[in-house]
Amino acid sequence: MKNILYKVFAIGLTLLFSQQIIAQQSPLRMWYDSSATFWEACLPLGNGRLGAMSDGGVFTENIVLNDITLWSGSPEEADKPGAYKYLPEIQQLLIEGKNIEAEQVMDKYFVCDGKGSGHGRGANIPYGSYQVLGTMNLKYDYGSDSANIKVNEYVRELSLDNAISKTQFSIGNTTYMREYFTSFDNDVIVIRLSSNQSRKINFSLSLSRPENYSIVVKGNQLQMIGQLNNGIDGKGMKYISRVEIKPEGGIFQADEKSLKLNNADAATIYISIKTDYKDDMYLASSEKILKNALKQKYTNEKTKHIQKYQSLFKRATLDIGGTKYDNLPTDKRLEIYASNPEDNGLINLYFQYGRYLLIGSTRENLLPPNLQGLWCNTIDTPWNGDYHLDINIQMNHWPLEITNLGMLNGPFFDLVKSLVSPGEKTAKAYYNGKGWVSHVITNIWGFTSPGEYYGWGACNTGSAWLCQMLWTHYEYTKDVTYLKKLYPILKGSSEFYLSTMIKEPKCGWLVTAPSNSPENVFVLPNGKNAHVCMGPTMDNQLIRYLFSKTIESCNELDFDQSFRQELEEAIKLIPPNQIGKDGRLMEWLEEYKEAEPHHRHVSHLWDLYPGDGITASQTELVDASRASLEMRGDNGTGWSSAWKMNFWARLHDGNRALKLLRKLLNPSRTKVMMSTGGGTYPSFLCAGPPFQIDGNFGGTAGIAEMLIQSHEGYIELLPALPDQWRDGSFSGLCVRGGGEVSLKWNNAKPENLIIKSIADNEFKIKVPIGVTKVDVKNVNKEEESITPVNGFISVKLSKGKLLEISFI
Ligand code: FUC
Repeated sequence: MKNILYKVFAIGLTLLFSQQIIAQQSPLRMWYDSSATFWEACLPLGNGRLGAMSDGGVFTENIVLNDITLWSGSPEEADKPGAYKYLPEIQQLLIEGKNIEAEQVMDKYFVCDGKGSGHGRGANIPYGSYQVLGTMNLKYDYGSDSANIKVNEYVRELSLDNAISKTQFSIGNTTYMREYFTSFDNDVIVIRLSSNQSRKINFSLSLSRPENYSIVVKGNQLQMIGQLNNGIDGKGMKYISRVEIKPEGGIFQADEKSLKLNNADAATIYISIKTDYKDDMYLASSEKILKNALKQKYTNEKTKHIQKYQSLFKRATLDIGGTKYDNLPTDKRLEIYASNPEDNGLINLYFQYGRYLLIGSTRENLLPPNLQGLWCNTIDTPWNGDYHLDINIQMNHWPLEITNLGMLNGPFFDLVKSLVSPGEKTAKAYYNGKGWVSHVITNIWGFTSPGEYYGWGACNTGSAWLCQMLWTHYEYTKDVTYLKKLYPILKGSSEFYLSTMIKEPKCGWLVTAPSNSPENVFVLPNGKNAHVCMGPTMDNQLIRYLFSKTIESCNELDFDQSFRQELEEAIKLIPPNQIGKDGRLMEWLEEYKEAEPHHRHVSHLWDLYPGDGITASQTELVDASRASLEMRGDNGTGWSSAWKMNFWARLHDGNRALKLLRKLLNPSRTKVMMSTGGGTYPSFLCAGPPFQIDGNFGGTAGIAEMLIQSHEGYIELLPALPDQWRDGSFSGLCVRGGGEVSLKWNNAKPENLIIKSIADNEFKIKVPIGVTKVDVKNVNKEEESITPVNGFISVKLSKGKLLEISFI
């Protein structure tokens, strides 16, 4: 009983504290005064499996539909038989500095078997592509000639608080309302059409997709069914999409290909979609889902949807002020922000939009967000909408832990786990190595082989980087049960590198060979461009990280000590970060010139972010990192700006980080592929270009990283606060060690901090500059003053407890 009372009291106190901290947050609403003229300008809805994007058209409306599991292609044997026989020759050539000759051998024998990703157009080969499910087309009738109809007060909006979008406008005296959501409750897409007058709802609806579909109407139900190409005999993944209308009054009709409703007071459209991905019963399950949803009252479905969504979304808030522009359409705000960055409200929105997208594009037992989350509108999605392992899938998960969505780590974990078995085969086929490996690209079919072109596809630390991301979840949760599940994956990855790295001749360092520094090209002393090398800096950093965390796991779990010892010996031989004659951090073992000095990848700074091998206190490495960033320049793709933003946050330069965030927010309408010119579409989706969601996630993570950091073994508050964000508050941002932190700051000075522990731990906190007194109040309101030691305080907290700290 005492315990329960204590819990109630603790919860009450949490609420009281957090209310103090989040009181001012205004509605998180994005809105527009016209319909979307291109797909990337539409507002995305997603429930982790289903996606919908409406253009909000008044007379005809297109709603693009998605299911995160809908992939063409199929599992394939893409390892080149006997490739390992050529490995010694390739390695010898690299040792002799004959990189071009090594590449020639690789071109023949050391790329994947088959067509790989089809150079990003893999829809009709086994690699496959993530594809659009289809489009629902609605035609509305307003009772007279549409050319003479005047539409007033048009608003299209998305509430990030509720995960509901709306379109509203008036024609004459009638106001029309449409409300849309991808339900987190019954797992259907719901669209409700209504108006402020009776019998005004008149529309017809149909479904289509570019290929592989047929339409039937059975009773009141419109169905689209089909099968995608598996890249072998055409018999790939099957899907069904079912649509029914629940009318309120009016006359319902169905013909062979469409549903119609006339003179209704209102109507709710339900769309149920299923594929046979891990579900042989997809026909029955899609019907069951639909029937369940149809039984619910619309308001109940909506209420439960909001509750379930908010249980994740409300876990973190941010308020850096700035409501002045709330009355302007969001696309106009974006344009204004490009020349005048005073609209802090836009940053609050953008930050939460990233969390909204993450919640919307992954779900337990399904898949992690792909290159476009789960939103795509074609059958040839750029780069197949796949999972790139040399920055993109990792960036997709950067906001996960720090913005309090760590519970969405499961699908990512499952995807990586599914790569272990094919990755073991790949490790054998190419390296005759132990453990498992994955290279640069993967799909839902378990692709782990090198890519089809050695120039980018040889990098073999995709697996190490995946491990780092999964380890991060442990760092933030200290969940030992999770670590036990993770350990075999870490060990298998470590075993691969341990068994395949070679000693380079100059210093006797252990290095990967062959590999690439992701997608970058260097100039050999003979003036020729090369891609393939030994021990690129990123590989060294990643493997050092992987080994050290595997060692830490052995210690925490207290087993596998002999393997730990092997790693401890090997780690000493991994090349350190090197600084070149020009003062920059070296990207390769040798001080090569870059063929493209402004290349979008900045992989050799991996240790700075997301790694932790370079920290703000290591002056020489910091200077070298800065020099590298200056030389690379601030331009790049959307995700490249987001990455650089995170680098500058780790370098504790808030104004520079904000500069990169502004680059990321640069208004864009460009859809064609470009290696620079990234920005943001009116919907806030990131323009690589083309649309790539990684930039959104990198941007959200970057904002959090500017406000709180914990990678140096202590919590640092406001480490990279730009001048523009002098006052504000956040709640629910997470730190390593299992802490949830809320903070209020004034005039750039942290004032009030609440830390809640989700694991038993001692938290070390860096005391902000200028603070003379630190008061700590525990849950029993007992107060004490703590004297900082060398600028730090430490507080012990057991699981579930919280403390309020005032900096005076
Ligand atoms: C990496 C990047 C490209 C693009 C692709 C999906 O290969 O170099 O710019 O983002 O992933």
